Amino acid sequence: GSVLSGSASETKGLFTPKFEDYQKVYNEIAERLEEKDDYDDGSYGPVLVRLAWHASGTYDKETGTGGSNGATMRFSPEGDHGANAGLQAARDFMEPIKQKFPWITYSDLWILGGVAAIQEMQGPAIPYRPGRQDKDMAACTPDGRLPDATKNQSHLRDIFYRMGFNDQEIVALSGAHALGRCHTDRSGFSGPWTFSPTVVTNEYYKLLLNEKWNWKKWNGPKQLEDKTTKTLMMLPTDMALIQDKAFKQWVDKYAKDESLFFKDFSNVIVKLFELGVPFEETTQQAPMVFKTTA
Ligand code: ZEM
Repeated sequence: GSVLSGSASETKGLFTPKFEDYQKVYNEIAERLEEKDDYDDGSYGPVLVRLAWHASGTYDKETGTGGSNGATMRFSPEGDHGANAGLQAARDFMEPIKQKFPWITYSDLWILGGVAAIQEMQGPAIPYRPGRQDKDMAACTPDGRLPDATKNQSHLRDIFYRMGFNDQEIVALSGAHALGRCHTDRSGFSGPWTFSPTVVTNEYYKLLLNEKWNWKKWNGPKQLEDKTTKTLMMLPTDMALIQDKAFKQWVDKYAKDESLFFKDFSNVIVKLFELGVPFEETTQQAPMVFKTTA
């Protein structure tokens, strides 16, 4: 039977959510993004993007395992993987929304959270397709599938080629580091990449190219700080994008042209969010583009 009663979309006891139902979930996420103004830079947007990325970025194209279809980060061991430290904050944010809209799977909800966060933080439209099914803990992915920030370009290629991405796509995805910050009690690293960590921009690429980056002198893991203000950071893997020629040509392009970045970022995020999701072509609606609340 139906999990919802009294919905306009309910027909013959079988609830088939429509665009407007997903838009309601989107709106609920959007309204709550800034509800706790003492959280980080005033928005849950960045950590929701990180949750959607870590749910998706476990995908292995050879075995078809991992990816956003399953939301296996709900369980130990995956939720306790070092790479996922701090994402409890994002999963907790999502829980009351799941309770309010119990018909949506966690795996569709977490990806919708990433979509809503990007759009509400003034990013490009991210077309969305539902259809993910939650899996049980047996589907948890092994540790080590997500990138390690202390490593170099060959590690980035190992990790992202395994998901099926190319060099241009690796650089476009990395522009997400315009958003949010590192936390010493999560990854061990510290600080934001840009001066506007709750707005999607191409500032990450501009700063990579235009600032002088020095090793930060501290007891924490090796990271870089900008020479001018010493308030911004780059990870070793961020610097790899300008040390490697094939990567750097894309950093140059995205630093010069924010609309090119927005177009490529939208395309590559859709690809990331749909890795390993078995959409049924016959029953699948066209991708949904949600209205922003701003
Ligand atoms: Zn991140 N990321 N990431 N990333 N990331 C952090 C934070 C955020 C790497 C990484 O090690 C880290 C992508 C790619 C890569 C976001 C989105 C995306 C942090 C800090 C680290 C250490 C975590 C903390 O301490 O809270 C590495 C090595 C990557 C390889 C290229 C991709 C791709 C992303 C999305 C498309 C976001 C939004 C954050 C900020 C989270 C927050 O809470 O503010």
